[in-house]
Amino acid sequence: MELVPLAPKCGVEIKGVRLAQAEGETLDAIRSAIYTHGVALVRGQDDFTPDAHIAFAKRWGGIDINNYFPLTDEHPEIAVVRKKADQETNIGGAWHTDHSYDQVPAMGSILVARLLPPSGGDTMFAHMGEAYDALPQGLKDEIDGLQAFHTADHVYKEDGIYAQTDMAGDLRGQGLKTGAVHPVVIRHPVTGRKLLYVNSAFTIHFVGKTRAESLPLLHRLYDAATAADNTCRVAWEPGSVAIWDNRTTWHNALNDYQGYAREMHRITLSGEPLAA
Ligand SMILES: O=C(O)CCC(=O)C(=O)O
Ligand SMILES: [Fe+2]
Repeated sequence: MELVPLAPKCGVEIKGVRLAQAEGETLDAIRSAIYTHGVALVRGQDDFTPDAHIAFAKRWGGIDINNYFPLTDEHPEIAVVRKKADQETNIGGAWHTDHSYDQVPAMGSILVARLLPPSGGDTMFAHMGEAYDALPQGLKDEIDGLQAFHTADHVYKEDGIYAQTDMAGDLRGQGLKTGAVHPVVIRHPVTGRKLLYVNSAFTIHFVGKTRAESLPLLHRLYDAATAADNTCRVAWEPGSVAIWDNRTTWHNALNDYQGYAREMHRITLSGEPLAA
């Protein structure tokens, strides 16, 4: 197994591994690479069938079923992240981290490329450990001890963001209510590294402040989070699989392939409670 960084501060390509067979020490090494680099790209996994995808996720740990994306009857563990050729909106097409609106947010996801456009459709990642480390000391002091409220309701509810797009008919869960409070700076549950844990999709306000009072500081943090040197790019090929850590990274699915379909299979991995 060989690790080749995707960018100096974010992401790694893992070579010489077959995910369909990975277990034991190999699985531990994959885990550790993802916790450190935030996201791992593994190419050429042509035998990573839906059954192999599910079996690998079960060897990793628990599976969280996503409440909003379409599921298939054959494999209810797999969420389908699909954009049809005649749709303009994609799923996840703005910087975010998944499931931060849950009390115990998902650890991460295993995303498999099933149908790709002829070009475009890459996914960007940004490393929140690097983002935190690079904050000026004054800003670190300002957010020390703060907590923030997260929800997905404005995104998925009946008159929410997706409801106003051509993705409306494809999503489920419009009636759900979500909400969770997390520290603004968390420690990675395994490595202990400090990570910036607010995101522009699901963080609404700091605890004890209104949305309007929170926005200036949130925007300073978001600008710092997506600074170019914290980011890396996953360029998909048939057989590519990416596995990411939601605590360590944000991601953004680029929507630059209008007129073509793209379909990915996602299994969401369960996480653990977050603490400062
Ligand atoms: O389609 C992608 O590349 C990622 C979409 C997304 O945000 C997700 O699956 O969580
Ligand atoms: Fe996402």
